Amino acid sequence: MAEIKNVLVPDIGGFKGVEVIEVGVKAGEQVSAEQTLITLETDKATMDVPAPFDGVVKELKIKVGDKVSEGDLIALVEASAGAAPAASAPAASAAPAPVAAAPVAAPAPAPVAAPAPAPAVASTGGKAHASPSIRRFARELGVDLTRVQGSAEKGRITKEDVQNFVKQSLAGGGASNNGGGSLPGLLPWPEVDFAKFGEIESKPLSRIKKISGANLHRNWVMIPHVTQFEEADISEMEAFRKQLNGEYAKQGIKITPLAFMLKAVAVTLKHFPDFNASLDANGENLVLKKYIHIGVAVDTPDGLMVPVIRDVDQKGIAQLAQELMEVSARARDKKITAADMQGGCFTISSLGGIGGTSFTPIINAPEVAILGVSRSSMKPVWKDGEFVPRLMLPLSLSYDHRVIDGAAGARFTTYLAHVLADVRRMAV
Ligand code: CAO
Repeated sequence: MAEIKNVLVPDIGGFKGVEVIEVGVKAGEQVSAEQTLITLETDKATMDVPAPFDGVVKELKIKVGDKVSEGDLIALVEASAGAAPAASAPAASAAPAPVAAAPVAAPAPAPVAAPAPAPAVASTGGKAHASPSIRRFARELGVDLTRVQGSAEKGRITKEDVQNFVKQSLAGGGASNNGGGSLPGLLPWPEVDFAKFGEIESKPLSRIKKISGANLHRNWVMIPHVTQFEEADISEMEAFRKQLNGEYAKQGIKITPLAFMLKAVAVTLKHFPDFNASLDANGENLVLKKYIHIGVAVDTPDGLMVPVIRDVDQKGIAQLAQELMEVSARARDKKITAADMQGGCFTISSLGGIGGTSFTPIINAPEVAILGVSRSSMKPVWKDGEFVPRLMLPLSLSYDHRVIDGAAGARFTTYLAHVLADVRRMAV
């Protein structure tokens, strides 16, 4: 037959007359060992008192506001058949002998204001008034309790308050920012009345900007980016490019450094297959692609578009140059279709025609790397005991650090720089 046992206030570090600030169970409720029965608060600390075994609460002998000391009766609990005592509690003894349950924080209760081992975005210290179990719950969800409004007595935060805060955040309320959606634990987006400081004009974002912005935001937040910088000596490549440009001008083909970049990247991807890959949806496998399709970021008046050039490894420089001209013209004329932008394995973002020395491009998920190309310039390079003027091209490779190690990132850019320095390697 099931026994009814007295559950008593355990050793609470010698404190007397400690206030009950929360009763976590009701009469008739099934409880499991370690589940919080009540929460006590001294002026220095709060502590949860867990159930010592599985069972059903028959009668509660305590209510919020009561002052208790070690040995006071909390509840009568009918132990479930074969119920094992909680790991942290002494074994339950038969009724009517008292059964003591050890507090989770015993023997040294943690002070409420002590910094909690919180995730990076959460800070559950400060003045928030909440029990340890609620603090733990908030920490698990990454919620900053100082931003949660407590609905219980004296502004104490309950589990429902934390749940409501999370629901509100996910719905875009409360902690929302201008980008729509929000991350729990971040400060709200600043709302500034700009007109107070001078004349303003409001201009809606284009459809492309809104779509690419949402993608960039997700990729920036979800992918651990590292950017590796390198410089390639393209002096010889440039001479060859100018020669080719002269030859192809009559056919209306303009060969920019980007056509060479496409070819050099394709050769490098063949050498480093992990860069020509994507993580699968559950993040457990790397999907290696046997084709080499490369996206090219094109700046259009309405925003950024990334059409994909297919089978780059199988095409020559002149053909790549022609395709580049064709897709960038179509992108600027708004004639690019969704299909034109699908299937890319890697992206090149070239700002070389504009300027700059380096930048940190954002990876185009689910790809694992992107190459930023900046403007080449003549630089003195130390060679055979003297400085010689060489045309140097700055490269910035951002990669997904979940997939690519730093050493592999540096090997990739070094290899790419070698290929660009000696274009004969493109044929190898
Ligand atoms: N260094 C020096 N000069 C360069 C260069 C480089 N790395 N890259 C291009 N140039 C030169 C070209 O040779 C060309 O010179 P001329 O006019 O004297 O012949 C000039 O700059 C303009 O080139 P371009 O921009 O028209 O052509 P491209 O093939 O280099 O680039 C395209 C095509 C579509 C990629 C480009 O026009 C573009 O839109 N770039 C912006 C991409 C972008 O916005 N990226 C940021 C995305 S956010 O991550």
